[in-house]
Amino acid sequence: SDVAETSSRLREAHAFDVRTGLQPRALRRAFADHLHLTRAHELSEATPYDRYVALSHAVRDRLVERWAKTQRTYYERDVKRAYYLSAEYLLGRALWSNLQALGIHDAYSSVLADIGVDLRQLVDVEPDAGLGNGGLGRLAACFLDSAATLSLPVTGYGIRYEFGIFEQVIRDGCQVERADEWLRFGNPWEIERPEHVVPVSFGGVTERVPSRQGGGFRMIWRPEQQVLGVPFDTPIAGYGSDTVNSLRLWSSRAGQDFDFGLFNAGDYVRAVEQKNQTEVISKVLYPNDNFEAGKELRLRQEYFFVACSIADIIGRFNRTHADFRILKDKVAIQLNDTHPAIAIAELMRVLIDEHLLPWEMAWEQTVGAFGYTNHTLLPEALERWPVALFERLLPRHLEIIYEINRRVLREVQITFPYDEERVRRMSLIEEGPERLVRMAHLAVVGSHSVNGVAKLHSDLVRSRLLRDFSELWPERFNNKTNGVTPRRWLSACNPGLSELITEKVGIDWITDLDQLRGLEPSADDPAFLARLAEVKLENKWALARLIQEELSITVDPASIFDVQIKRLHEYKRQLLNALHIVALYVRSKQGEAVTPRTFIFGAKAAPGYRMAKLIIQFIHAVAEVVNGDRRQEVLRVAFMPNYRVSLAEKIIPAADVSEQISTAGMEASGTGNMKLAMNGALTVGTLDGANIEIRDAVGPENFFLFGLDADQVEAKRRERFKGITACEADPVLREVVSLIASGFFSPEDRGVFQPLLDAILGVDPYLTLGDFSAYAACQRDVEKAYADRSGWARKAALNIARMGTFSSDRTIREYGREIWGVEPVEIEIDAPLSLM
Ligand code: NBG
Repeated sequence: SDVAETSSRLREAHAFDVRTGLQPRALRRAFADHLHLTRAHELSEATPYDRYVALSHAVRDRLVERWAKTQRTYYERDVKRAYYLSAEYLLGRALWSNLQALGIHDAYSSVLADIGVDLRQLVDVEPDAGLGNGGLGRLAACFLDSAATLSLPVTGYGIRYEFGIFEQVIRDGCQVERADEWLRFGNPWEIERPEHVVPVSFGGVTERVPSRQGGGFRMIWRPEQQVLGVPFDTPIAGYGSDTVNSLRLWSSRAGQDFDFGLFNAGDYVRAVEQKNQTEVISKVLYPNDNFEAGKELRLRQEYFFVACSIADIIGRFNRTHADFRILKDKVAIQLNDTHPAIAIAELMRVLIDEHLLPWEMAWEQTVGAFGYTNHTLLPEALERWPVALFERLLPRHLEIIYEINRRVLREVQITFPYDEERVRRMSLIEEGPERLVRMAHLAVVGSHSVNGVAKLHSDLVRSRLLRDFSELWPERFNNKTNGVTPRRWLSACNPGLSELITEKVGIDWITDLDQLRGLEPSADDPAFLARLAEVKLENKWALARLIQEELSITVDPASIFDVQIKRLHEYKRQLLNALHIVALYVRSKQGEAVTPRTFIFGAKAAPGYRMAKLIIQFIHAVAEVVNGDRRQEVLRVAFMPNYRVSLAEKIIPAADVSEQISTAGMEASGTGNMKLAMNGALTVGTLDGANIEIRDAVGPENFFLFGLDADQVEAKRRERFKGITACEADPVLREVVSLIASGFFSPEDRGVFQPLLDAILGVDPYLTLGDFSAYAACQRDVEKAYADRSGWARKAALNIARMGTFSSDRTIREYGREIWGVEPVEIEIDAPLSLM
């Protein structure tokens, strides 16, 4: 029979898998069983989605035992644990990375191929888990991967948004948003745990009640509203380790099905409506990157997931410990930006109000437990909540914040007497027409560690943003340069390059990225460089096919693939890139020789960010002119819609040039810059964020530097630099600007792009025009360097070889040792698996 034949072929094809203890037969069986039993389908009638779900369940089954064992081991050994609190996790797809973590990706590839199923195709069916906006959320995802791979006891906490980052579609060259219904067909990776539900309160008043111990009074919270937090757990599998950590995301649910008052009054529908109101909390991710809109629902989201997480953490601690004086020896809590900073007041509330600890004791544990990571200097991104809103939603927390403030400001007065200006600057409360709670100040005073995400950024946090605090507590301030997981961002996304690397240095680079150093000698080996170029070309062909399919644009893989992929923001200066494309177009029209180049963009704009949306429209307008001009063949522009993790995985391996061109001092770190360099793209970049460290690592001769540095930018800002000044000095720029102003790119509405020019010709806050000439000159150096094909390949090789330090394994090791005080925990799985 077919089955007998298939299985005998399988037996021949695959040996017993030593690490997993799995037979190919068992793999096939697990898949087939889930297809039959979970999806109720035969292979022949199963849709690709059925197959994806079936395989995901089969893979999840293999994780379950390790998962339980990991959690049990942490509990039994009573190890110190770290908790990562983040409003965002940009996980992307899980199937391939879990297959890879278990080491069964190759085995399953061939097992499935034998029954006519293409694993790569099936992997592509999974919707991205896009519970984040950009770098901050993706960093959290890389950190979870690294912590599990390093066997560190780390748990992630966040929000299970029903709708993640919106789906971007382009209509007539403009961005249109669609809801991201990522859970529409169910999510095979999560496990709901209704038994661990946590009640969360809002509103109401505080009340003075006699304190139980001794005389006096204490305050308690009499909330008005209650919501339930239901946890959904997702396994986070370590690569090649048996550690499986948890990501616990909270979903909101109504406290009681009905308001019984309304229900009894016969107003059934209103009762159910109110239920929906509470469930709205975890409904949607706010789609702003590096911007706080200050909406009440957002504050509700923040407190909601923080309260659930703190209750969970304290509950777990309290099951094994009665003495809260050792809390900070068992618990470390990292705040991913200020979004969860209310956790500091919440932990104080729980310790003081619920567990009746004295203030000093509670505060010592709180500061000892918390660490705060700052991710931005941009003023519009810093959270400041109206005191009035706080009072209405979280009255008890506001009281606690006032008391923290009183004590801290006293310390400031004692350390810096007669400096009331300093006291005013450092207050947790900003006085003014509207009084505001400064969340960054709360985060700093309540944490023993405050870190930035790249050297320059951490220096600027110390010297500018939080200078007063760094003078009071210099020992709290430190740097943790970001990193990215080499599992997803090299091994999984770039199999061709990975194979080449493994051939040269062995396979251990996947968990020890410094081993990429072993490639350095090969940078002088023409045979190696030829193969490197070949891999890049293959990757470019794959991307070219995708661009053809999705955009019907034909691009030449021999051209420079010049990539800028990141959120759309004025400070990231996609406009600078677009202006330069116009300059190249003008040059080529004037008969100058221009090196063939394909400009590839991916970027979502916040739905309410008009200038960002106009820049997207402008890029499309330029693309239409450039791509449609049959008299020039050298330039192509491809804006790939709906940029997301899974699309990044396809673009990055194909990039020759990585555009990292933010205004110096504004990009805290960047992490796309690391992914691209690791995959052999050469960076065109400013001295900003981690670019500086990347350049130091790969060597200045292998990096295209241009533009003003952070101090020069600051000086220009002070002198209110005008963009028009730059035009006066640069005839090319003048021509570019007048071409746009003439309506050349928008013949049907000549004025549409005028706001773009207005935003830079006057005061040019992002130095878009201030840096243009330097940028254009630098791009000429790129052309020259690209002409020397083996010279370019050598630079690419050296970039790859020297990027080891930008693994998030290095970053997480630093967090673990220097901030959290957590140690690796060996997980021993009782082989053989019960799932054989
Ligand atoms: C972002 C920065 C990036 C940085 C990531 C991760 C916010 C608030 N900040 O430069 O803009 O790489 O955080 O640290 O999203």
